[in-house]
Amino acid sequence: MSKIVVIIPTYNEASNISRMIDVLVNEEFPRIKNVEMHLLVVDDNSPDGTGDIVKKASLKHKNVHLLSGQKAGLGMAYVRGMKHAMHELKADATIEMDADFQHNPKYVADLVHAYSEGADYVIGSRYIPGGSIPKEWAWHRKAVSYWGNLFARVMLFLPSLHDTTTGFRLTRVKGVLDKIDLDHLMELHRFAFKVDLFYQSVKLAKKTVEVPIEFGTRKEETSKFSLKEMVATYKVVLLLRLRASEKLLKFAVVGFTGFLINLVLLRVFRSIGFVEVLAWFLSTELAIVNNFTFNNIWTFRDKKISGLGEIAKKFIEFNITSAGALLIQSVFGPLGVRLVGEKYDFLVLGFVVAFLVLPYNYFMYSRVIWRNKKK
Ligand SMILES: Nc1nc2c(ncn2[C@@H]2O[C@H](COP(=O)(O)OP(=O)(O)OP(=O)(O)O)[C@@H](O)[C@H]2O)c(=O)[nH]1
Ligand SMILES: [Mg+2]
Repeated sequence: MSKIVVIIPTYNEASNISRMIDVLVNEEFPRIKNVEMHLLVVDDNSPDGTGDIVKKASLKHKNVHLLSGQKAGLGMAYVRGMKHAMHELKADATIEMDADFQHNPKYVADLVHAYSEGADYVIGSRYIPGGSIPKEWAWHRKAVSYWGNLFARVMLFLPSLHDTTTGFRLTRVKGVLDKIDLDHLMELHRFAFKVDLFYQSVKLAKKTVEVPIEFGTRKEETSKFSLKEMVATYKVVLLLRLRASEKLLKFAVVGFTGFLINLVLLRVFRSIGFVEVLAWFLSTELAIVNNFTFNNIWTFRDKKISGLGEIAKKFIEFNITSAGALLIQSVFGPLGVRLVGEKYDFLVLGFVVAFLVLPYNYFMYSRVIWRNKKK
């Protein structure tokens, strides 16, 4: 039977937490069949006694747990909770949720249902039919939420996902949460860390599903929403974009050095009297060695190939890939020249390289040669 841990971070939630525990443990968890549901409250020694309330409940219910610690921001609280859920409670999945009833506990069952149907990552989405943001919100808060979300979707190339900043989500541990370096998420002291966690989870999950949620208004206390949080969220999105583009840029730089090496060595070999075919062959092969080496230790260093046998095997694959590029150029080059005339051969070459060879190479490198190791 799967074990799912709902993680609720709290700071001064005494007025909400006892009702939340009651609703989850006595109403919602019993509705969920064939899954062992647990609640883990991560409290940062709230001065209002939230921790004591949870402590009492944990003595009464064996599936309620309290994790206390120093206040170090929302992200840090989640990281502590996730580690505890994975390593101590041996969770198969975790759910992130707020204590203040903005996340209606009735949706926990929907998230779990999607997980049971095979999803690795389930997003409680406010921006799909059936979901909503509070009607009571002032127009500017609605606008900030809507635009921030749209900005993240566009910048992170995630058109099929509609809510990138939601705080209500389920994550499978195996293959997703256990692959994320939780200690080094960005902006761990703010809400913005959720976007980093979101992006990494989406990239790791084989199947991501959105389920609609109606996001409520805060029942107690005042809102902590601030300009700083907003700026931090935009910053995280931009940094994620840069990080994702970094590989493409490095790949281009390595490709260009390969081209230069090819050209220079061709002339050097010619000048020292090598026959033409040998000069071409050697200079091309050395450029391939260059590209393979630098892509391995730089562009794709996070998936670096090591060990003699593995390197030899991948180097042969790399040569075959390069031969494929040669083939593409030899087929589409002449074809293009026939179409537009020899005068424009440079245009044909540029077009074939930019739109066929580069995408082909990048695809082969990232999906075949330096693909993620099997999970
Ligand atoms: N442990 C811990 N929990 C926190 C911290 N900051 C916020 N929380 C909890 O995180 C959840 C979400 O925080 P909220 O303050 O409701 O943030 P919000 O929903 O974005 O904004 P509001 O409109 O103010 O409700 C709540 O359960 C809080 O108690 C923190 O520093 N440590
Ligand atoms: Mg809230």
